Amino acid sequence: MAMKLFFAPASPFTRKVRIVAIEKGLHDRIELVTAPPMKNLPELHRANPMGGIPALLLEDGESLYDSPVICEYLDSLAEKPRLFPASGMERFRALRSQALADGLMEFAVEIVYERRRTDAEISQSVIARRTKGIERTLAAIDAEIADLPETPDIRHIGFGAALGYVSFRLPEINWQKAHPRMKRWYGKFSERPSMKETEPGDS
Ligand SMILES: N[C@@H](CCC(=O)N[C@@H](CS)C(=O)NCC(=O)O)C(=O)O
Repeated sequence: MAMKLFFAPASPFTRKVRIVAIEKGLHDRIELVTAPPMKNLPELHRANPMGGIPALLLEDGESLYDSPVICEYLDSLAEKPRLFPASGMERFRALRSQALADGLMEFAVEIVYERRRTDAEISQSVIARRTKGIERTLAAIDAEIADLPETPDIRHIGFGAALGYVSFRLPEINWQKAHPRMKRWYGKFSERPSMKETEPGDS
């Protein structure tokens, strides 16, 4: 019996988990279950009472959420490659970088959800605030990219999934123009099989 990952092809948080699974060589042990949150699948709600994706149903029936928890769990299942530093400031810096990537995803997802509301419901002030947040977060990620080691870990994976989502859903932000170094880094990182196999798409 395999673990089950509730996911959607466009979801950046589930992409982060899927990249981790591939980099760890664990993807064959995970069955992907398409579960767009708006469809309110009872199976997803049993696995994650908040109804969000990703949620990982383990072989013994226990489930894990949200994406940082699942990523660390998968990292613990195989010794190499180690994607989260074990301890010390190095660990907290990696977790902080993951928070930066997750924040970029959250802001972008919020704008996408906001734009799906009716004209009367859309809040331009929310969109403007999140757009500014995205710009600051992109600048912070760009600054971190200068110091990233060659060997990928959770920082690379989070940044890759987040930047991919912004390019996919909010191309008008055109972060590539403002951050040419990050564009070069992303171009190279996107060549990894784990990135290619998880490219976002509409469900
Ligand atoms: N903190 C969560 C965020 C996950 C998240 O926001 N997922 C979105 C899809 S990309 C979702 O499930 N949204 C459902 C909803 O808002 O009801 C994580 O890291 O897993």
